[in-house]
Amino acid sequence: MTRRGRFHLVGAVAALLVVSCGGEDGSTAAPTCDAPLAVDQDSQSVKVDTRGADENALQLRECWGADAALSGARQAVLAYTAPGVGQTRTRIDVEAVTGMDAVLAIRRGGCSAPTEARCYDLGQTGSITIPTMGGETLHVLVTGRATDTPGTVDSGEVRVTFLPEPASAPRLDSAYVEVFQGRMFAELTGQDADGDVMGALFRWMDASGDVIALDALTADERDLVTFDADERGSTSFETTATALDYTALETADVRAAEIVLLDELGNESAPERVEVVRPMEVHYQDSCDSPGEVPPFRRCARQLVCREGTCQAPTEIEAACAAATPVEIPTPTTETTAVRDEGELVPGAGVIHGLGACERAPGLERMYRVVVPEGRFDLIARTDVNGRGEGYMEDDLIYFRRDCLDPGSQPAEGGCIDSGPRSRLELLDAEPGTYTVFVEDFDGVDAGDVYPYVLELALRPVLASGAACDPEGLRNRCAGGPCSAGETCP
Ligand SMILES: [Ca+2]
Ligand SMILES: [Ca+2]
Ligand SMILES: [Ca+2]
Repeated sequence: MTRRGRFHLVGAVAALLVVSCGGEDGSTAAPTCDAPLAVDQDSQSVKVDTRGADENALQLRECWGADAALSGARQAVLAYTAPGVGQTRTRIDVEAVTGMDAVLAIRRGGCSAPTEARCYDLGQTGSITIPTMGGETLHVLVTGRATDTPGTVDSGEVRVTFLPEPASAPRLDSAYVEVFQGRMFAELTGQDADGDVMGALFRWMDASGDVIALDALTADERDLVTFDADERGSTSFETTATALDYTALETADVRAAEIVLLDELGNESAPERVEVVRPMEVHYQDSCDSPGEVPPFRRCARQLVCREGTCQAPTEIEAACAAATPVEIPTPTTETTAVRDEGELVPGAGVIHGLGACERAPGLERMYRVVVPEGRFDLIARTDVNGRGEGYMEDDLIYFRRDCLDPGSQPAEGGCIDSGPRSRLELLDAEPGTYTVFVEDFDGVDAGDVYPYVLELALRPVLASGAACDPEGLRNRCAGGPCSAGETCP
């Protein structure tokens, strides 16, 4: 799964703990903000002893919050200027000389009044890697862990070493982008020498090359699709980034995408502009192309797979259809005939859903196979059987298919119902032949629950003019209009 997010041109700035610092009382031999200990430019390393350092030189609120006693505990100040230019990162190692547990407050944008300050507890040996800009000066305030004596911290001698790690921008080698059925697939290959690519930024264009502002994005903003955790950190990668809910792109007729790879430090690859592939949706038993074949793509509709060049039901749907319960409804003459089945809906992921109002049907489906004989009949399936109170079943839905394997074979009228907790679906003048009747819960059944139901499957005869009829339209129905008061079909 790849999470979709937003990336603004100003950059994704992490929340910073910005502190205001207390007063300085100056006058000490230990390094302070006014006179920090410079890190040796050759060894990039420095030894500092906090035992002689001042108390209350600065309030290290980034480490100790509002605890003024701890905040002012012994501290020594180092200044380090990152070499190089542009975005880079720096590893900072600490190594105890006298057994001190070191805590580092790292400040940017100034020592006593920084614009950013963070605190790291590194113990006797530890390291952190932080993003830095070439030429940037960090002030590192070395202090110790709080001791058992209130208001005091550990002190001693510690070596602090700075290891600059140059950052490299990623490179995008190839991109393939497809938008289909409300999803976006991007197959991207690329490289990043320091292995910190975290995602790709997309900008979308329509047929005239104008930028499509997606959802809440403005034309200047880009759409970030982050890579899975295991795809990050590769120096050379081939990834499939998938994002759901791209219906807006289909509606807006997206034609091209401008793609940029983004790494953890905000370095970007050169932009690559590609045509967006928009496959044609084809249906049951239509000819189709397998994914990856050259455009124009003919892709199967949902709940179908392309097998041997033809859209077919996946094997799990074939198995479910083969297992549908056959139900024989006696052929009526002038009165409705019906059979009932008492069943249960149980938890589990289903493999079939209907169309329209029955599309939201993620749960396990119960399936019946019925035959509508030659003649003129309505096919009725209902769970609103008399004598069953509210709450007996949470919220069911019913849909029909002419061909169980073909999702497109749901009758356009009278093929689905999801109105209220229980359902009554009437397919008027049903074409003779075999139907599959699906019953399932609107939202699937929760683990541990079971929803019992009674399903009635009925054939209602449709009577010609002059026939005796039921004014309530239950036992039969008149072809030519409502059953008259004289109980004769018009
Ligand atoms: Ca990189
Ligand atoms: Ca289902
Ligand atoms: Ca319902």
